Formats: sequence, C-alpha cells, structure tokens
Amino acid sequence: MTLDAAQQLALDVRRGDRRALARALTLIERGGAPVRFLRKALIGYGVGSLVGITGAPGAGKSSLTTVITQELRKRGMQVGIIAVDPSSPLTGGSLLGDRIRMYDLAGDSGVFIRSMANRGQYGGLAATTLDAAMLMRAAGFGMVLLETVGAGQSDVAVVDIADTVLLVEAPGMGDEVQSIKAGLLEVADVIVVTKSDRPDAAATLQQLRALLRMQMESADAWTVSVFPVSALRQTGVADVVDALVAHAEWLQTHPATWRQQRRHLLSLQRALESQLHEAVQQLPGWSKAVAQLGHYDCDLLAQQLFKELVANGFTKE
Ligand SMILES: Nc1nc2c(ncn2[C@@H]2O[C@H](COP(=O)(O)OP(=O)(O)OP(=O)(O)O)[C@@H](O)[C@H]2O)c(=O)[nH]1
Ligand SMILES: [Mg+2]
Repeated sequence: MTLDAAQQLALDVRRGDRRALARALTLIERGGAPVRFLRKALIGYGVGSLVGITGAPGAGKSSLTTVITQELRKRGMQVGIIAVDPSSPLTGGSLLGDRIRMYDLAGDSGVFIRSMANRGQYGGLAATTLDAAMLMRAAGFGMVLLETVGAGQSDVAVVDIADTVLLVEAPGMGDEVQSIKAGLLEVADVIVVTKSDRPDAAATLQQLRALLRMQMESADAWTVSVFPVSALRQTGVADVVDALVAHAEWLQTHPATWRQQRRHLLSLQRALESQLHEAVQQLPGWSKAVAQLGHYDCDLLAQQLFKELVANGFTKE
C-alpha cells in the first residue's frame, strides 16, 4: 500500500465509511508499513475514550458491554466494541438467552463490533488493540469498549492501554473477591457488581465498598465507585455510563496519570519495533540471517543485524 492510498483510506475512515474502517482494521492486524501510514494520517483525530472491561470468566462482561452500549446509543453516542477473545459471544452468539442479543447491536449502524485474535504480531495484542481503538475514534466513535477474555495475560494489557478500566465482579464467587487475587482492584476506575438481580449481590457490593474505603486517596485522585448492575433486568446501567463519561472528562484535566504514560510508552515501543524490523529487512545481511535461523540463537543473529544496522547508519524517512 502506498502512502497516498493509506491517506485516502484514512479519509474514508474519518468520513465514517464502515467498509473503509473494516479494511483499515484488517491492515492494522497484519502490521507493517500501512499501519505507520495510517497512524500518520489519523493521529490527533477523534476524541473518544477507550474503556477496558475486565473480570473473571463468566463474570458478565459481555452482557454488561451490551447494556452499556444500548445506554450509550440512547444518548446518541456511536460505540465501537473490541472483543479480544475469538470465542466471545460478542462475535455472534446470544447472551442471556433471547433477552439480550449482540445481534441487535450488530444491526445498528452506530455500533461497530470487531473481534481480535491474539496474534503473535510484534508489538503484541495490546499495541494492535490501541491502533484499532485509534481507528474507531477517528471514525467518530465516542466510546470504544474493549472486552477481554478474563483473568490472565490480556487483562494486564487492558490495564496498560485503556483510558478507563471497568472491573467486573460477579456476586458470590467465593469468600474472597476475585479481583483482589488478580491484583486488579487497585487499577480499577469504575467497579461493577454484575447480576445484581441475584440475592447474593448485596454482600459482594458491601464487601467491595468496604475494601475501597480502606484504600488511601490522594487529593486530586479519581474516586472509584462500585455500581450494582443487572443486565437481565437492565437496572443500574445509566449510573455506570455516567461514571464512564465522568471519568473520560476527568482525564481531560488530569492527563498525566501513570496509566496514560504507560500507554504512550507502549505506542512508542510499537513504533520503534516496527521501524526497526523494517529497516533490518533492508540490510544485505538479512537474508543470510534468515538462512541461518535454526542454526544460531536468535539473540546472536539479532545482535549481528543490529551491528550491521549501526554500521550502515540507521536513517529512516
Ligand atoms: N442473573 C443474571 N445473569 C447474568 C447477568 N448477566 C450475565 N448473566 C449470565 O452470566 C453468564 C455469563 O455472562 P457473560 O456476559 O457471557 O459473561 P462474560 O464475563 O462475558 O463471560 P466470558 O466472556 O466467557 O468470560 C451467562 O450465563 C449470562 O446469562 C445478569 O444481569 N443477571
Ligand atoms: Mg464475554
């Protein structure tokens, strides 16, 4: 893809062309030069915030994502959804039996759902997801919701890249609140106790609120709140959405949070990796190194390539 073609595509994305958006997302997943071109063409466009929705498997993340999206739509906001689990019901299944269907959302042109597989691209899933969110923001989505597979590595990534971390806790999942074990409570901006229609939800709610009261707060820190939500009965959703919008606004006046700094660092790392990778492929020694793969240790080959790169004078655009 040429820079011109990428610029045209970026323009189409910004006009709200859904096919262009889908195409750009595919390019981003493949990586390489087009990603750089797109980034260059889209940087600074769009203002929506990226909300990471995380919690244990089966906690109710997809159901919550659905009802939050419906509430945002009521408020006239366009919503992007990224599901990083390929087996997620977000990609086509039904939730809560027939009551809530992601299909309903998929038929709404104000909602764009994309599932991302955990591919081994350099930069990793977190960086690719950041780029995807950048595209969706540029396409005019006021909020991008990112649902993760649950406890595990990708959770950590969500914490690193999201503007707002929404922690999902289901009631009655043992005496210990699940997210304490995962160390997620400290990084949550908004907490939801799902399935609040269940009788054991009240105890979980109390437990979490008590835990939060024990946490230290600095003068200008954001106040974390716990909200009960029933996706089944569709109660409590507006309060959560209010909190998400309030947090996005709060970030406007508090841009230097540690999470945002880490996010920017991740973007830089991704850019460095992709530029370095491309530059190395231009070297005369590249094909030799590829031929030697399997015979030498990769660290050694990387070192040789790096030396060659420095000797040739690394200059790019
Ligand atoms: N009673 C009740 N059940 C709910 C509610 N929300 C979700 N559930 C049920 O909880 C189960 C898990 O819901 P999901 O929304 O798929 O949870 P998830 O966290 O996305 O699950 P994974 O993506 O598999 O980790 C399903 O059987 C839902 O029907 C709710 O508000 N009330
Ligand atoms: Mg799910």
